[in-house]
Amino acid sequence: MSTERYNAREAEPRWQKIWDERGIYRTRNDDPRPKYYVLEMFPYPSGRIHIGHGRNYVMGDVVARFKRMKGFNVLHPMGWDAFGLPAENAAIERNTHPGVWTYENIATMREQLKLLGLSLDWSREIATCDPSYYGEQQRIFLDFLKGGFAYRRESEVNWDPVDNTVLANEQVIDGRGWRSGALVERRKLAQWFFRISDASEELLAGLDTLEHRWPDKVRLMQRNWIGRSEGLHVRFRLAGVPADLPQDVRDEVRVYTTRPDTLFGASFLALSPGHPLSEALAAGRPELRAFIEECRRGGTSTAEIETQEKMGFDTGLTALHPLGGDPVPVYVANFVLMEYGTGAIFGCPAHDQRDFDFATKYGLPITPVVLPPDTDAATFSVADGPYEGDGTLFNSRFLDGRPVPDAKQAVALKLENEILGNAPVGERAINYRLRDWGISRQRYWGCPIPIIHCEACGPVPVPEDQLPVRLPDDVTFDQPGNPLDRHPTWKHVDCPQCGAKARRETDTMDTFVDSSWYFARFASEPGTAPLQKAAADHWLPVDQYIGGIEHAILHLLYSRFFIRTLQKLGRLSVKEPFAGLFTQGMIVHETYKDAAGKWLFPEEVEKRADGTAVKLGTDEPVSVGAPEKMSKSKKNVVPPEVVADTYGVDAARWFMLSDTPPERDSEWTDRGIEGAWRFAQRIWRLVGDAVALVPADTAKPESFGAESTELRRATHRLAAQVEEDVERLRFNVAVARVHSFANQFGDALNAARKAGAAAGKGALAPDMAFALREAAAFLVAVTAPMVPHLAEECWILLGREGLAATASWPAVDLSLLVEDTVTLPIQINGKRRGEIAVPKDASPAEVEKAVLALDLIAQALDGRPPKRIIVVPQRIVNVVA
Ligand code: ANZ
Ligand code: ZN
Repeated sequence: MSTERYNAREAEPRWQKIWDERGIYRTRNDDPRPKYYVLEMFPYPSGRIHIGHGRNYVMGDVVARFKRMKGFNVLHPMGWDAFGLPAENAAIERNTHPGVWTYENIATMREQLKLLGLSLDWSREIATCDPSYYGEQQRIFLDFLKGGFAYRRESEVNWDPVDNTVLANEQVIDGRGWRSGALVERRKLAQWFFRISDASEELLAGLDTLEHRWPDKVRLMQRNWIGRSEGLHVRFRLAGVPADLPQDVRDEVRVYTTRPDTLFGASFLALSPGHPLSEALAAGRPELRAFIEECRRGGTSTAEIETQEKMGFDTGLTALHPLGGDPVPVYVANFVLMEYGTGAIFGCPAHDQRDFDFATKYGLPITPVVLPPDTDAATFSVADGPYEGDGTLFNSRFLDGRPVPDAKQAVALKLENEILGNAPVGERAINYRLRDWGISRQRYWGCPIPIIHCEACGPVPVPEDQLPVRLPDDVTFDQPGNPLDRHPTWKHVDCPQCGAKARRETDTMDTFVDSSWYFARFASEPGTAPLQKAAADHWLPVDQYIGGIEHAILHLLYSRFFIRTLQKLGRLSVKEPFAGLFTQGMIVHETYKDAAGKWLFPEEVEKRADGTAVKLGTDEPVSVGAPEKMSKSKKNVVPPEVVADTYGVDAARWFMLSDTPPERDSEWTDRGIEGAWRFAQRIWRLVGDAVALVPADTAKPESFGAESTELRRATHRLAAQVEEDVERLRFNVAVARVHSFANQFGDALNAARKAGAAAGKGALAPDMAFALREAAAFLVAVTAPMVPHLAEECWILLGREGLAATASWPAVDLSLLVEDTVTLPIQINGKRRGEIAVPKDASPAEVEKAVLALDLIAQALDGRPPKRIIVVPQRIVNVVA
């Protein structure tokens, strides 16, 4: 029995070096094996990783290693989402260049990831801030422009009036600039957009093709984000309009509604502050102009607009109800968005919360028109709030008594047939919430938009041979705003078309653009063109994509749009980038605070046996907070280095995969990681014990007794089940199966040892000897994807050739998986020669076939077919040679 401990600290770096030197994780595109592409969402190089970041990489790594064992040519690359605001903030704080900070972080984090023993092809590493990467992105931008998928228009940005700069949404905190504290305003600026809203319908339809391989939750979130709604455009005639208003806004207002059934409950019309009629009215009315300005204050994010207090301005105009002509007042209201529907609504306060709040504030009538099921019209009231549910119509003339869906149809039909001027009053319309993707950012650390603005020619694409447009290095961050904007030379260029003095576009692209195609870049071999059709077509779609649920909408939707657009442009062939998606849960950890309320790192805290905690080496009490997502700000992080040094990386990997389903949050505890460490030792001991009992691989005996068969059944079942578990990413279930197998294997080893001791040395029966060795080998192979370093050590113990990392997944003998088997003795010419395990319900023909497949029969018959086989079901097989 081996007593030596497995020394992870010594073994792990040694194996990582060997894997690295032999280049076994380097992937070639011309490898003939079937491809498998597994990818974890690439990290932002923010500084250092903690063990909480490791979970999705480890999960991806298990899949990558498993698929390699199953004979696939696996692509498992890594890169850096390297542009973005934090680098600029760090540059300001430390007075360095964003690139310096970024590449320093990349170097640190690369080493930390390597520490986790991930089987990554580092030769394909990319950073999005590398000119070769963003240069290709500029080419793609120009292709989008040419193809009509990109365009420029005025749009609102967050403006900091003190710092005189544009702010990103995340730089607006409670409506104020993050540095100046000034109240943020909205300003109009010409910006670049990608035409994603035109793709709404196909992006929706594409979600159906991802059923089963994408979480339902994510598909639902995308569906809601795209927000398809079916409704009606309704024209309201206006009365009392000043005669000097422009013709095109004077006669009527078109609203968009998804609840035409509530038309008889309309008590006002509301226009967006940006509506052409609002603008026209404001021209002669300073109070309205001031109101519109007031609405523009505050950030541009939808969340912000939606949570603002409702404000309205009574224009004094009236609109005439399209069915009956009753007059309703027309307001300008801050909660109506110009970018949705027609920028105008009719308000039905009894059945919509926003309209209710608005009507209550401005004293407008609230008339209920939908009666909830089983409610008495005489007593039903909406005084306490609107009723937004289903029901039957009342107070609605010809709609009375109809259920809501019916009433919607009836109103639509009626208004479609009502003609005003020479067009119908109502027209059915489909709307999408999804807006075009504004990609302009007034920032330095991003991909420059490859455009030159010329007075005479307008925006001109930078000619192909001048790409990439590189970011200049000589920039300073001592003033607010975008340093590209005040760069003395970079900005000033000649127009590529007419040669006149012109100015470079100083905006850079949203970093979501960088992450929308990086997985296609990985497909190209290192040192070759960044986006190659053949390579992308070979590798895409990503077979298994793994990342956080926080990317359920933007990143995944943008990537889907990007790939579809590239496909339309002929640059690649797939339509969906990610065939399979998995969103992992987070790792949480307790938080610690000292008496003064300062956060403490876990390693600064000592847990006492009585359950209390103190500051390490003192008696100072520490208050322990509930487990929360690991985060630097609360110090509840565990650095991978500490874990690697104490327990080893394999223990950490094992722990991250254990106990909790991978989609759920899992708590990091000392007890848990210790348990994982002990289990790694246990695997080591089991294998060591098996090798001590059976020092070398033995030939497979012709027959197996009941005990060895039982062990073999467990062994083969383990491989079959873990395979299925890993395929379905049920890592915790796989871990549990290994645990229970270890118990059974341990028992078998003990029994064998006892039997051996009783009978004297060398008495281990050949069938058991074989079964024990087989069990050890399977155990090592099956756990190799999860604890790869330990597997290599065990591989050596077992005396196997090559690396465990390049071994195959064990071949499962299916006959051993059959639950109800009988073992039938086999006689050849009346003499017992062996036995065979077959399903209890196997037909004589099946038994015959299985017997003929046995080596022992082939040998006994010298390869000739037998004269006769007589199967006595459940009893015996007689072979006549
Ligand atoms: C009357 C009504 C009555 C409405 C009622 C709702 C409930 P979805 O489903 O998201 O498409 N709306 C239309 N355009 C708008 C805009 N530009 N800004 C703000 N709100 C707008 O929402 C459609 C509903 O949102 C429309 O139906 C309209 O209000 C409002 F009991 O019309 B409804
Ligand atoms: Zn020009």
